[in-house]
Amino acid sequence: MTRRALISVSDKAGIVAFATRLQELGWEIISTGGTKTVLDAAGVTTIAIDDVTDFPEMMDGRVKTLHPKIHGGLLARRDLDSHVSAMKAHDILPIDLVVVNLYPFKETIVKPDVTYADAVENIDIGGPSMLRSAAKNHASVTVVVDPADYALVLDAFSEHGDTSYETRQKLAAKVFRHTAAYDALIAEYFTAQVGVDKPEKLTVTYDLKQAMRYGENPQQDADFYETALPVPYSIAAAKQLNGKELSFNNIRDADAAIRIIRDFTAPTIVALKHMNPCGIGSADTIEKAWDYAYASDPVSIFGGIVVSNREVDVETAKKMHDIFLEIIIAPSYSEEALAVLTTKKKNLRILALDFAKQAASEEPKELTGVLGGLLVQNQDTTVELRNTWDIVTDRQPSEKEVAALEFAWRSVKYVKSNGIIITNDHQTLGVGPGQTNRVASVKIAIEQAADRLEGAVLASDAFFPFSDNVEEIAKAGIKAIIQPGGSVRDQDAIDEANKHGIAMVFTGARHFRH
Ligand code: 93A
Repeated sequence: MTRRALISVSDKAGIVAFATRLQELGWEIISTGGTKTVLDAAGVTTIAIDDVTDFPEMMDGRVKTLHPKIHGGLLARRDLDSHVSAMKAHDILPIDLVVVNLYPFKETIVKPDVTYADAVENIDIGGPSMLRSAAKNHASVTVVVDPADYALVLDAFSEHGDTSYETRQKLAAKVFRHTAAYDALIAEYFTAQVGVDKPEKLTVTYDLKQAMRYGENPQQDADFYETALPVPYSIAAAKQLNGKELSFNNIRDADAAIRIIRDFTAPTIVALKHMNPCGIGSADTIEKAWDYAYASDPVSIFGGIVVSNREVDVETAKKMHDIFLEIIIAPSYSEEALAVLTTKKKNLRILALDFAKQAASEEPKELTGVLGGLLVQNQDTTVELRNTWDIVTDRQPSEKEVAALEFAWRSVKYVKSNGIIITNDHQTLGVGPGQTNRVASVKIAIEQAADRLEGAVLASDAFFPFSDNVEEIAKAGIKAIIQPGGSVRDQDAIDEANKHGIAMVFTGARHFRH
């Protein structure tokens, strides 16, 4: 019996060559309106869907393939007498191959001027139904949703007369992934339209962006998936201009670094190592900002990740080129700067990222995996500035100290908890990240800032549980502290600060980062 294929595709790339070859192999081809027009024009003989269903395509194409003559032909088990006789009784012929790709829902909703009506009209109903019917019946039916699989299917038909069961099973699995993701995106769009705050199902879809050589360590396999709906300011959106492929750790570190720099508007450089900032510098020019960030900690920046929020000019590039860096990210690079940076550094990863899109990147939720679940939260995007502070000590901070406290408060947000940072008004001087008690973080930060403590201030990402922290800070000669407050022993910390003439500010908000 002549085998029959049904072809109904929105993305018509490659379809003429595919159908031509299929016809040469003796297949009959049924097809829907637009697809038929394209195939007919190319000289492929096709049967109109209307001639199979005995119904016209109607309602602007909303109903064209939703018919028992189609779904019966797809779903009937060829090995069951009752199914075969049902086909006979209702004049249904089997369909052995389905080639369908769907209405471009994603491409439609990402258009800036998309209307609600456009989005609704681009929800494909008949296509996913056929894909699912065919995939369910993969015991007998071959189903192709991805034009990349045309060649594989044609090879199987021409070399072996049919696809293998294993191939059909794999193609069916791909279809179920595809329709699930398609529906998830529709769900995401509608959830956003109606503003459901805490949906009882999370339906975020991700597309494979990069298969990696390994994960956090070489013994871990890893891949990078990007959100189906692109986030324009994100490591996924960055354009690589030079260097080796980004690694798992590169991507996490780069992500952390580009989040930090969102809180700085002046020309700023953030240098980062192992998820912690190791140098932040702000100045009137990006070159000066580099000087400050570098001087923050000339040791840790080695092998680090550097983000600049201004174009990298040639002078800055020369300084960057002098040391070993893993990644540089900036909105752009002058031609000369790029030439300098790439000289004899074919491995140096240089990325361009559009900083104009920063604000929108604060919207997506932050997802953290745990065994057996996923935690979802908003990003920590607030920075409490001077007009909201509570000055809790006898001594008020000077104007210069206030500027430094603001810089410190912006900077401490992305230091791993327990996080302590010591800064002046334009650069970090000591970072104490990730200790299991806060006083240990204080000591590390002080040790690193040593000899540069004149006029320096200290920020703590969460309150001081005991006054011992303030004691240590006083010993180092630091004269201003910023912290959230909120401990039952706040008064002890305040008394200790007053004892040493330290000015202390409570922000009322903590910034844990784990
Ligand atoms: O509007 S639909 O949901 N109703 C249908 O019955 C139907 N059948 C196929 N969309 C339907 N399709 C889709 O039409 C296919 O998934 C494919 O994307 C598109 C191909 O239409 P045409 O051949 O007219 O270009």
